[in-house]
Amino acid sequence: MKLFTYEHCPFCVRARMIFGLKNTPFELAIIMEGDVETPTRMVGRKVVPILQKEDGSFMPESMDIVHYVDSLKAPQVADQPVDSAIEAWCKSASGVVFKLAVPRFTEGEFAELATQPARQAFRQREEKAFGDLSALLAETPALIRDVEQKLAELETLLPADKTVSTTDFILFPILRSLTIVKGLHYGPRVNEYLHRVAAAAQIDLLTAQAR
Ligand SMILES: N[C@@H](CCC(=O)N[C@@H](CS)C(=O)NCC(=O)O)C(=O)O
Repeated sequence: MKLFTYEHCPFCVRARMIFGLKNTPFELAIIMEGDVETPTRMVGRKVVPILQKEDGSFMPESMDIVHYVDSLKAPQVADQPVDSAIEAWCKSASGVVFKLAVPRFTEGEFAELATQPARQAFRQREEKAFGDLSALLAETPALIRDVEQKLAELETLLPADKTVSTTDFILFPILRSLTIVKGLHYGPRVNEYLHRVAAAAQIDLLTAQAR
């Protein structure tokens, strides 16, 4: 199987997680930002992640990919309902998380941004969604205060049970995005969670390029 992704993309992290967790071999492919033609030929629109199955057919939608790959080999990892408190936390925190992460993503070292036109296309896409990215960067101190408050709330919500489950496909990619932000204080439980799930799912954190 071949998984088409962007390295920075949290939805792609979801899809990569299931391969790592199940130790299922796959080929990781990168689509360049700005490449409309490749994904459109595969699934009719510009989107990642896209899974190419063994039979050559293409599947978009991160959670569909997770459930499909999960179904190929026991034991199931993503067969329980999503924890509603953590899901609510993700909804309330993702605004501030991506206000911090997105301007840094546009300047990051990611394979999909390896050419100048690709980086330019990405910047334009994100400016459409987030407005002036330099202005967002200038808001960093206030955004860090807000996100650290959310992280403190999350400290009390993480379950004692450390088995990876469906909820982690929602939560982990958001936290992994946040690791591109320098100088954030994580509580001990969130810190343990980040490193444990990253190791289990074989996903890199972005700490090395945090800024
Ligand atoms: N519902 C989709 C959302 C995927 C998504 O929004 N991916 C972003 C990348 S982070 C994307 O492809 N955006 C369109 C683009 O590249 O122009 C999923 O869960 O897979």
